[in-house]
Amino acid sequence: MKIHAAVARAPNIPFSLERLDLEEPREGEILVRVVATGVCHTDIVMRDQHLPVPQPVVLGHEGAGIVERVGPGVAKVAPGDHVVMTFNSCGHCPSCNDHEETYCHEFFPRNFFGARADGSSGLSCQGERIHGNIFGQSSFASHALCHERNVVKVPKDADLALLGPLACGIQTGAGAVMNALAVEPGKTLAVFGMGSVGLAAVMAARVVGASRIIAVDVNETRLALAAELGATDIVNGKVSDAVTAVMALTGAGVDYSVDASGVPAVIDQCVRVLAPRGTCGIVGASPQGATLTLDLTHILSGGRRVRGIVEGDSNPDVLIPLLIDLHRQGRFPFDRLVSFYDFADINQAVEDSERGIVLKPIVRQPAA
Ligand code: CXF
Ligand code: ZN
Repeated sequence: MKIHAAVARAPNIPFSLERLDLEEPREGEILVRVVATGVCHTDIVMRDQHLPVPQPVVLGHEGAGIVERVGPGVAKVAPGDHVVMTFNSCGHCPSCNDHEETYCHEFFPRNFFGARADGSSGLSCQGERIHGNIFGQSSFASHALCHERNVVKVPKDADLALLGPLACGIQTGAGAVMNALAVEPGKTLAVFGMGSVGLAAVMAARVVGASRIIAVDVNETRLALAAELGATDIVNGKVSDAVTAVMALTGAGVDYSVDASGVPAVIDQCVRVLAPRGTCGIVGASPQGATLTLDLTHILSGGRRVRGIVEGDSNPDVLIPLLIDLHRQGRFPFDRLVSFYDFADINQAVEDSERGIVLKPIVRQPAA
């Protein structure tokens, strides 16, 4: 079928909006008419080849839409179902066998290689190969092929255009707090980096009943938003030393810290604010090859831990409906982070995101 899509043809230049050919769904695949797709920082990283993805390629991995057709063997969803598309996984490695799909041994091939597991791509342009299947979807497009393993059914009475970011950025921050760190009521937490991931962590910390939620950033507007969304304290790292400020607020330090910045110097601070037995979760991707130096006495003596967290350790079939429900109750107002753009303005959405003008752009397809 003919579709339209945003194609990344070279690094550091805008996407080109093109008419492409999309194959029919194969066994286990689902054809989704895309309603809207969130723009994640990782899309920009892929476009600019900091994470080398073969080009030309259709990116987009926070897709929301309506199932149009299903391939042979698909039982999880049916035409007409409302869905979001999340990360993909293999289903047969040791992590997938343990239901820890965010640590799938094939996470990179399944999400970043720009092809199906058999090497084929469902996308082409007048015979030219266009890479697809990014995060098992490539949803910067009017239509996308996804898989039973990465499709999540969502309620029909929820605002579908809003839901895409739950499938990556928002579940990354919320899942870090709710699943990976499993922050208990009354515990203290510091979150570094108030982008959409960090703000989702702040909102989730309020949901789970953390007693102290300290938001750290260098942008006053974002810190003010963090305070509205649940931060009990805000620290501007430009105005004061973040470690000194968090220690002054807590005495011994925090039980949990989350880095959503990906900046090694900030991650260093994120570790140093831990109380004895505290855990730091690193959720923000750093430049490839970036390293961190740890004060080993500080780590060992207090039994402190530092761990990486991918996609919030989420089981998306469980967490995404839960977040939709919390949103409905007014307890997880992630709509406050979102700015809508027409799909035709996707390059403006990317530029505004890079310039920090918006937190979480969503590009909407024209009404069907
Ligand atoms: C990614 C970031 C890079 C590591 C794997 C998960 N998250 C999606 O945007
Ligand atoms: Zn993402």
